[in-house]
Amino acid sequence: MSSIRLPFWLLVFTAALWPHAVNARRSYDYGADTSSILKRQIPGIYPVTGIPTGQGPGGSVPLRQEIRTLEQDPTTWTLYILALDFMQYTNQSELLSWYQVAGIHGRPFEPYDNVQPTSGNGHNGYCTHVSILFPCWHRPYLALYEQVLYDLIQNIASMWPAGATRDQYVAAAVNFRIPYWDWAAHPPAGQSILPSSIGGSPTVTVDGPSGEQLIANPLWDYEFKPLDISQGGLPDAPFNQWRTTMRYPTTKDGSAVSQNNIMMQQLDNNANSLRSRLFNLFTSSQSYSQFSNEAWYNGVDPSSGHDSIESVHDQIHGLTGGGGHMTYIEYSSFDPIFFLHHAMVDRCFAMWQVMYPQTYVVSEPARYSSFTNSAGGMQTSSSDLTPFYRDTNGDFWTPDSVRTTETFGYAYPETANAPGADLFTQVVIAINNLYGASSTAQKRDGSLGSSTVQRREPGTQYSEWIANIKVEKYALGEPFFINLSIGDNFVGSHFVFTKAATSDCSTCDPNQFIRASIPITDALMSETSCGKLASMQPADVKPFLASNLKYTLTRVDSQEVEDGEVPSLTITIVSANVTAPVDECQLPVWGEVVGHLISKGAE
Ligand SMILES: *[C@@H]1O[C@H](CO)[C@@H](O)[C@H](O)[C@H]1NC(C)=O
Ligand SMILES: *[C@@H]1O[C@H](CO)[C@@H](O)[C@H](O)[C@H]1NC(C)=O
Ligand SMILES: *[C@@H]1O[C@H](CO)[C@@H](O)[C@H](O)[C@H]1NC(C)=O
Ligand SMILES: [Cu+2]
Repeated sequence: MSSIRLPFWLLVFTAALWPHAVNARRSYDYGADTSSILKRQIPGIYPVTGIPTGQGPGGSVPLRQEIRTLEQDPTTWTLYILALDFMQYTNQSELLSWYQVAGIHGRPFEPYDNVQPTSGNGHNGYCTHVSILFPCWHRPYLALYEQVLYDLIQNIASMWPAGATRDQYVAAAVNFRIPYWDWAAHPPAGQSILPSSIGGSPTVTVDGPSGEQLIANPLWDYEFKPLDISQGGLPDAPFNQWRTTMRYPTTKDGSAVSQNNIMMQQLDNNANSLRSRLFNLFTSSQSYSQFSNEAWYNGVDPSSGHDSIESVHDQIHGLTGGGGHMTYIEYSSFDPIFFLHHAMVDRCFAMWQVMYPQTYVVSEPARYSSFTNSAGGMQTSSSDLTPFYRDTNGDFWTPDSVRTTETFGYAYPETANAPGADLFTQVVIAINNLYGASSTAQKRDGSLGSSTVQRREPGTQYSEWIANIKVEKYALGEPFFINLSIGDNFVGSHFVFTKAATSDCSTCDPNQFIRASIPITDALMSETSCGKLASMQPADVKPFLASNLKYTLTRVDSQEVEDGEVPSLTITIVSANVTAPVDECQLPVWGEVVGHLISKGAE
């Protein structure tokens, strides 16, 4: 467990010369005509079927692995990189090209597979945000993406010359499932939360059917081919300037390059906060309505958790975008990191479903319009998840029909349903070990949790402190960060994820509130250890926070927002006595959540 393993990327990736513009980008040359691959053979409906082949451990369906784990399997990794490359270089007019599949989510606001917009909604993507459908809609979306890569991989594996090597690739191909990127677990010792395969180099050497070649790294960015700046493409600045997807772009013109090194720092700065946030979400959020999406509505029950998987997901969009594509709802999915991130979101959903199997979609009105839904229209467990066809009759997937991942032929390591498996315990152990702070938790590198050990002894009570945020999503008509600090120490932040200011948001309800939480327990613990705070009890913490907790609002371009510009913002400090689990098979038990301080205004 604790031995140091040479990371596989050292063997695969060329020396990192970033930030560095990529001239002479190239795709893998198979030395053969591959133009018929990914062309849809039969016109008509293209259903999302899931993948019927392969076998996972102990007879479960095949697993979506964490990206660093997948990388340890050079055969499957090579197929994955080649398939991404192929999809990205497929003509943008093809239904199964990167451009078209990514384009379902937001821009270019064109019908996919001929699924037309409903009246007045043509200036939206299909994706459903701040919606009871949020985790459900993204499930068949990822299944479509996975299916396209899977089909490509079967073709690619068969291109090796006949023999043992080809047999090995063909055998690996049937088990292929897309990886997820765990942005919350401790990374391997000495490494960043951001895997080098994603942000380490703009090029990659891949040993494919025609030998070793240096190609553009398909996890680094996507190059538009060509960049369509017409009304039916990406007409608004700066997206009409950027020929590739951007992360922390240096400029807003065509000379921009990505700064993955800044993205890495930002993710690492926020890693502890994300980990606690996910742990709190998993252990305290018990109702699907509250877990699934960030909408604030009358009747939100603070004792069932104030955060949501969508809110946590928003923070990753902010941290990976830095003003580039991931920062904006309607451009984000072109960046290859989008699908790695959303596979993680789907995994969190699947793990949460194992713990709380009884609760699911209830009818709620849509808060915002999408390509086929109007704001205010009812969304239910039998709503169509457009444009994802279930069969060639024209039926769509619905929340009821996407409730388990096995429907699409995959599971995650924690949800692998082998005969005899105790799924609940399997998931709880993973949550404690990967995201928990109790002393039973082991980090991924095998070491025990360090500074956190003393205060969360098994079976004892500790005080969990949280800042609950309530704010209008379109308060600024553009995305922004809400940051908390104690004195000069950064405590955590939340990113309010919106469309770009240039987008038509005439139907975006400016008064729709969203929810999010920032854990502050760790920050308070540090204050007690250096003597500035006497105890974690409310009698000490309340006056301490009243004079030391500050918040700032920052726009994506780092400009600070003046106090008073977001009058809808409320930050409520709450605490609960939590009993740490006695062992890794139990969840912590949350006591009553008590409110203490409100930043301003009133709930
Ligand atoms: C993509 O296909 C379209 C339609 O067949 C064709 O007009 C266009 O030239 C192709 N684009 C590229 C870059 O090959
Ligand atoms: C707020 O946090 C975000 C994300 O961590 C960061 O990019 C931004 O610079 C911070 N703003 C301030 C004023 O510190
Ligand atoms: C936790 O328990 C203590 C003592 O039983 C009590 O004083 C406090 O108000 C409780 N609530 C917490 C964290 O905040
Ligand atoms: Cu997203």
